[in-house]
Amino acid sequence: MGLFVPKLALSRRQLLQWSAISGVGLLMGSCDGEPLTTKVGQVFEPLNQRLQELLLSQNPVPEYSMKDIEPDKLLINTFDATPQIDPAKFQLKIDGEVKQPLQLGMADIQKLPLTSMIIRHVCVEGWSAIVQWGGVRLRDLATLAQPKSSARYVFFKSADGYYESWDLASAFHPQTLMAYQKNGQLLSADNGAPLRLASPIKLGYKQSKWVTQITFLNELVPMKGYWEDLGYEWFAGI
Ligand SMILES: Nc1nc2c(c(=O)[nH]1)N[C@H]1C(S)=C(S)[C@@H](COP(=O)(O)O)O[C@H]1N2
Ligand SMILES: [Mo]
Repeated sequence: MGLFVPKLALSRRQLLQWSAISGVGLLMGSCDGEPLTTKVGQVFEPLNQRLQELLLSQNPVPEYSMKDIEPDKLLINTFDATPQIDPAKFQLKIDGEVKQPLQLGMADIQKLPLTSMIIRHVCVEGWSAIVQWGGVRLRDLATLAQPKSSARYVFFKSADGYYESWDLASAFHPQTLMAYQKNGQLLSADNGAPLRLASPIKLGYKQSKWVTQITFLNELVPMKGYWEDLGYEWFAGI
């Protein structure tokens, strides 16, 4: 299997410190006693440079304030039925072009730094809603798995059969989250619990609910996305 479940023993402060050292939010566990700083320099140099270039071009999208939230405007939009997922048993798998394939439970994920944002969700079906999302930056989650420099795309598999693929720059945007909170509360099943994508830079159909697997790819596969494969645009930026 080769799957490795990291012990997220680092404190929140330590995680933030390591993120600052790497300059691009990279964080990782040391499994062989070698100091993390050494590893950051040796192993991650090529990816660091590429990510730094990516991040330089990434300006945060302006956010809204609490009073702007539109709780009734976010319509449930699901192509099939809401899957039943037991959050206690849920495991997110991260694999593909990574040095460290891994699986994380919700307890592990919730130990990572929490980011909150108030953004507009835009559905191509002609509605939008200002929503607060809380969760972990996909960038932070992904770097636990140590993406290889060959990683160019990210493929998201969902429990309802939905699937999506994103370019790496959009996936590592600071406001691209794997969210587990909506409007100050734990995410509901209909909105994608336990874990969904949320980002102000992509249309609603890119924002997969019930994500169970995140796979790094060096090229796009014929399955680009549920709606894309039916004719919708792939990049789908806002
Ligand atoms: N797994 C999954 N994710 C999905 C969808 C879906 O049908 N299945 N619909 C997408 C579309 S078109 C939109 S607009 C948003 C809607 O999110 P909401 O139901 O939480 O409002 O989820 C997106 N993510
Ligand atoms: Mo949508």
